Amino acid sequence: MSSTEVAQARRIVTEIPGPKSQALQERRKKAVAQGVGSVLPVYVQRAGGGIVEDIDGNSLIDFGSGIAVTNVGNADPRVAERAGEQLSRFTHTCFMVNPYEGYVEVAEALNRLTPGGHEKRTVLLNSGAEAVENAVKIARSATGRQAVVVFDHAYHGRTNLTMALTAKNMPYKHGFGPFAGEVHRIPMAYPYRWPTGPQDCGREAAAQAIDQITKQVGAENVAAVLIEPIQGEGGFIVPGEGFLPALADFCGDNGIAFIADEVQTGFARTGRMFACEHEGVVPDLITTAKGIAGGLPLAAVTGRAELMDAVHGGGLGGTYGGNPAACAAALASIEAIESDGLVERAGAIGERMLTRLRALAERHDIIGDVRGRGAMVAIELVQGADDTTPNGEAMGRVVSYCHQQGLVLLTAGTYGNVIRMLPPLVIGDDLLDEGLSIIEEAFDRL
Ligand code: PLZ
Repeated sequence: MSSTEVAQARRIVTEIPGPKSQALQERRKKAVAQGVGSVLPVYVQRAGGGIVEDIDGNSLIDFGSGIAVTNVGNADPRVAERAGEQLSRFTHTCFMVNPYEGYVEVAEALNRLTPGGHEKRTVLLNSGAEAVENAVKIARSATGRQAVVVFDHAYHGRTNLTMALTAKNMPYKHGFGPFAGEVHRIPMAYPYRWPTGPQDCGREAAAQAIDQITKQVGAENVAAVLIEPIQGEGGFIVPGEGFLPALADFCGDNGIAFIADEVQTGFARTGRMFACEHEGVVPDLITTAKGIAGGLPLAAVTGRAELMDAVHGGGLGGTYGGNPAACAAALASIEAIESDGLVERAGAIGERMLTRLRALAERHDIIGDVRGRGAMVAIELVQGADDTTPNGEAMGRVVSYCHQQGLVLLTAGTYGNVIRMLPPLVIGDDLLDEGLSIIEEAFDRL
């Protein structure tokens, strides 16, 4: 059955999770490692458009997109068909053994779509973490330097190097050390929590970052500055204006690779194809995954040819990187994003969400901040109008009410007090409005 048959309406016929999901959850406990969590353990039957259907017959509104993956929707028929056609011809050869055209086509597409008109190259991988690891490898190899600069609230993955790059201890790092060395963390331009207020945050934070890099690490030792142009897991922190361009300029002046981790922000999510474009920043290397292939596992590093090609032959790769079915899905997804105008659609979704959520914030003092770009929007909960202490308790209550009502909603933030919204870009306005109404209700009932 194709996703076009998934009725675009919320329908709740059992408690959430329903009895069948609860039974599976019990079964799972004896089979699946308990370290793997699930935000909302309703077990899925089908999904498409803005709806996730569970095995109990409930239809939930999707404000998560499987963490910013199904930007083009779930099981888009074009994606399913193209990936299926590929699967029926061959599933795998390993690009490092016998190459195939799909890989080259995806690389060409990424070289075309990512910011900057310079000559580029791409390597394909499986996950966001793997892309970030490879970007660091490439930057180190090309510069002959070792240090990597990252930021407070950063999230870059769960492998050993990317745990070191990620800021938050629990749950990502706790007990999993020792971590990789030569990682230096500096303050993020976090407008809502910047000591002197949001106004000068970008400028002041950039000055502080550059000072710390220069004095504590030494610019000449730095291979890469790695940053999410909008922080994802950290709480959808949109850096203060001017921060990213200042960092990119500093990198350019000092022979440092500026790496934009666009794993969560990429592929139309923020109302631009890539979030760097909002401030005209051209990264030297860019990591992508998630939204690239409509749900199939694929990731990439794309960057300046002279950096990418500095790595010795055979230095990059992996068995599955650029799997043929994932490449086919990526080509169909990219086509869907471009032909369906999903960049513009993400912008419109953002306007609609921000308008309603800002009005909601007027009525509720515990909403400290409403922020985001495009279909990547969050609200940060605090104790009250004059007390910005994080309010994780209220966040938990709001999210749990929304889940009960059949709205798939995610959380984020270093302090566990951010509600984040990442609807598929193909969601209809009706479902979007209904989802927002549920969130409003949740606050009104607190
Ligand atoms: N870089 C910016 O957002 C993945 C993580 C979910 P992988 N974010 C979702 C979780 O709790 O594991 C992410 C990201 C940014 C890198 C990654 C890592 O991408 O595909 O999960 O490895």
